[in-house]
Amino acid sequence: DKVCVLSSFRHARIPFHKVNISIIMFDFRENILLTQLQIGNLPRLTRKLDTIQDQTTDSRQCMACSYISVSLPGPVRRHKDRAQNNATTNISPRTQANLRLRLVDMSNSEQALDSTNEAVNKASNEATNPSFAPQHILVTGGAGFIGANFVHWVARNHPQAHMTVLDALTYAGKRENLDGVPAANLTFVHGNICDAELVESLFSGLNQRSAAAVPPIDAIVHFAAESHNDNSILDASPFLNTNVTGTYVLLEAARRHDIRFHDISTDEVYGDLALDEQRKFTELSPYKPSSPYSASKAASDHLVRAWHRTHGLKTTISNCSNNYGPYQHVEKFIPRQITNILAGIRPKLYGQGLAVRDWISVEDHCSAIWTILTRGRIGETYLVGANGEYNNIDVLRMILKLMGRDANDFDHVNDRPGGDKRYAIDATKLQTELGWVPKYTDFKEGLAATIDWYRAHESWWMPDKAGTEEKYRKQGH
Ligand code: NAD
Ligand code: TDX
Repeated sequence: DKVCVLSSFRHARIPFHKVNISIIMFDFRENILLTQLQIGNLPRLTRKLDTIQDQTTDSRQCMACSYISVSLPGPVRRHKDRAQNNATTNISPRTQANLRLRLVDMSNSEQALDSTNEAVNKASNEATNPSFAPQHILVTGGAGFIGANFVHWVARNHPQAHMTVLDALTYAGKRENLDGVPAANLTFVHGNICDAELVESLFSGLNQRSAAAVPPIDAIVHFAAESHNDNSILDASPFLNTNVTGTYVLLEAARRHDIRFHDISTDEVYGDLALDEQRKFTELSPYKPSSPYSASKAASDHLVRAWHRTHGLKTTISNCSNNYGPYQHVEKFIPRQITNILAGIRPKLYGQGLAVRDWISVEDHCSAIWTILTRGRIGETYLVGANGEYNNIDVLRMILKLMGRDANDFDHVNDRPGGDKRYAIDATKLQTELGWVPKYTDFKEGLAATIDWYRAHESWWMPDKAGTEEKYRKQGH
């Protein structure tokens, strides 16, 4: 029947976003745990307490919050004792006022318990949005590498969801990437995201094959993009069209129809990190894109953020690190090296191969997207990564070894102009707030499975191989 609260975060110098807070309600008289609620960080705690209070004021119901526990992340553990001492300090009247939490004696009202549990659960649901279960998702770029993996993943794991894929089938997209997705889960529309009329028609149901059986679109997951840095150096115009204008067209449609919008973005918007530092990108890293590609993705992110802030569009953004897995175009680093070896061409390493990429299995990226779409907080950005930092030369040597080649059996070629040195993701927010964890953390195993996939799908990649290599030859790559 006492309320205690950790009251001096500032003195402990712990960044708010790194402190995990739970509210624990404990009936000291009966010695039983009533509720344990994971909250997240301090701003969320304050919001949640507000919500709880708002819900309890009118009905004159009450709640008792016995104490608030905190768990601290690794680097600041030395503050733990101090912080926990603070956690047992009685809440001062001033802090109570700040938190707008009323103190009551729970033993005075049996009903208090039920209403408290209900209010707490409701507040928790609202904060993490777990109730959003998309019925019909518009997946733009769903015939490309990550989009196609996402469509397969959703059809396997959430078969109740229908997906309409809108894809222009550029050099990077193939309709056959969606072969095997049950017809009940999929409508395919061949078209461009910059075509505002076509996009609008998707929401009026005209293009839905069995409109009667399929619910209206209630979410957009936006993958469609020009995605390759080297191409953006040769000609940036398709990047500006698709990655900027295309995003704008979709945002406007989402705004007209009040549709939930999840934007698939990249860690490249943050520029690069030095090879000799420990720092990783976080959601607070400043935007500092290096290439025409990453600049166009940064522009796309900024539009999404602006549509949320100005128009109140329900948006989320995920910025992910380098993906690997099936269906990736042979222009990208890992598939290029595997298919070079399979085609009898020597692998090509840019410069000295010291640039570092933070690799994640595309399956893990897909599960992260679903987690954010269904439980992420509106207006938020989440970084997605799986602690897979390797430099290019090490990755190439792993591939050579896994494919039974000599570790030096490759050529050094021109480096990429302005090439980013290192990407690294700190995915703490996604992990602690939404409980997401990567499943495929053995990179070498993932690489071996990817090699097997390209071995078994020669007819999938072979038609693109000669043209891609010819283009690279002209670039000195
Ligand atoms: P991809 O190039 O393999 O696929 C892009 C897809 O978009 C293709 O199917 C293409 O036909 C389609 N498309 C392109 N322009 C279009 C247009 N104007 N209208 C409709 N469809 C169009 O790309 P990917 O690697 O699967 O990347 C998907 C998304 O994920 C992109 O937004 C990319 O920026 C982002 N991303 C990629 C990675 C990665 O490692 N590949 C990492 C982080 C983020
Ligand atoms: O043949 C090559 N040899 C080589 O050494 C190629 C194609 C690349 N490289 C190097 C350049 C980069 O340092 O490998 C690294 C990875 O290159 P890419 O596969 O082109 O990926 P990257 O430029 O890191 O961008 C990728 O990750 C972030 C995706 O293509 C982007 O869409 C995503 O946003």
